[in-house]
Amino acid sequence: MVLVKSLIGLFVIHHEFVYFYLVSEKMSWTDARTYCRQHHTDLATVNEQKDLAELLKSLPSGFKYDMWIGLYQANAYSPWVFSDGSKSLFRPWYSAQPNNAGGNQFCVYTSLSGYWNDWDCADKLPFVCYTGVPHMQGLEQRFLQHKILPE
Ligand SMILES: [Ca+2]
Repeated sequence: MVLVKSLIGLFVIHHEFVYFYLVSEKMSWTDARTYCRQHHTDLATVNEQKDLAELLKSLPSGFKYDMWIGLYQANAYSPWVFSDGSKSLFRPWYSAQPNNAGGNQFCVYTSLSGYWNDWDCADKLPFVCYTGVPHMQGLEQRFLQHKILPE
């Protein structure tokens, strides 16, 4: 299987560099997390509005899907948390969300508009992984351009 994976930007988050990768292959949230943990660090944690805006702005032209991110809850009574354990409380929900429609919406996608919705984890969506890069050594400019990386 060939995944089209786009490096969609380099971000500075909490004093560390982070690469976000868009994986266009649609997967369930759980499979997406497994993929991200195998190939990167985890599903994406998005800490603040400017990072979200930069991520969305950097998507490949023509891309038009909702995307899984790392936010989820273990059950309807659990707090929303990021897969990597981030303490971030950034939650730009759509109005009237999260609504746990149908009683099984425990995972979160971001829309292209930057608003988030709780959604059925079994649904298959493209997703965003991240890789933490603690030491950059001056490579940042080279990676700020979009790249398509064959798997
Ligand atoms: Ca919902």
